[in-house]
Amino acid sequence: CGGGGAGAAGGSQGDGKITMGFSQVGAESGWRTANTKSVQDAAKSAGIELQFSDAQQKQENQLKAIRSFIQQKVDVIAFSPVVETGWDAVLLEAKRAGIPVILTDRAIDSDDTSLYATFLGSDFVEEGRKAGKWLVDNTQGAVNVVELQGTTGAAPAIDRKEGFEEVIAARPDIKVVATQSGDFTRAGGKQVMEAFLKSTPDIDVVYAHNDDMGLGAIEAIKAAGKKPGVDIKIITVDAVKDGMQALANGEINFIVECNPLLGDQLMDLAKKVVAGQEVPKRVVTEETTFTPEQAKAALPERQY
Ligand code: GZL
Repeated sequence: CGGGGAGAAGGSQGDGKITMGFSQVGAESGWRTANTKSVQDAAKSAGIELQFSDAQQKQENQLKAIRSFIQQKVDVIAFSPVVETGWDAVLLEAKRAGIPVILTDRAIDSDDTSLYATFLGSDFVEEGRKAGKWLVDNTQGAVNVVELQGTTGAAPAIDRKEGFEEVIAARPDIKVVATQSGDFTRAGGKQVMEAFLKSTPDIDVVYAHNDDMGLGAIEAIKAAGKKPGVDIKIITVDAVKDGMQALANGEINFIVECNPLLGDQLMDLAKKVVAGQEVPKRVVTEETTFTPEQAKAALPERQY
């Protein structure tokens, strides 16, 4: 199946066992921690040898990791690209080495779709639309929104912004009066929200691209003597345990789920790709939304 040392059943180590090189974005959020655990647990139960690398949210570390996977002649490479661009050269090197690549979680912006076998992850534009729809349906009149964007250049940040703006366009009196990246971290969200509270009068709503930045904003809002979820409403994306707890407590008003449990689907796709089987170019994950009542009901069973 195109060289690269993998036989039909994979097993570049010659033992029939598939080796996967996985380059993870980092450990920036509760979502990422859950995603990493899902990948590592799934590799174990699938009998796939995992070479795991944490890039600390730096693209150059991902490029280095992918190049070392190519050197090691792994059977398959999977990664979540921290940003959308700058991948064509390294993916061409993987292609020339006959090593298939699976994009997980975040997508890349490249014209050459032959550079990867498939993309497994959420529809982030749809997640942004769901957030916008809640705002349109649950507010009347003039609404001033401040937006805590994810990592600059990352697919979820670009797409969640796009989907949100597409839907709120129906209500010209809903205005995004300030927007800035908090880099998907709690500290980043808190820092940017502190600045917004100083610079922007009359904030009605915070739209945070993930729970962690929303939780940071809650700290800043409380420090400013206001009640999160009441004086300033908060919409976030992810639905990790800490976010769901804040939602159940009424400090967040609505959460759009982004499913991090991609591990089992990833390992299943990897086995198919290594065996040279056809796989869909895009596999979109199932996910929902939560109100405070739904969060209270879901929390006891929540895996992450
Ligand atoms: C989305 C994922 C994002 C999460 C953040 O699939 O890439 O990155 O929404 C995480 O929590 O940091």
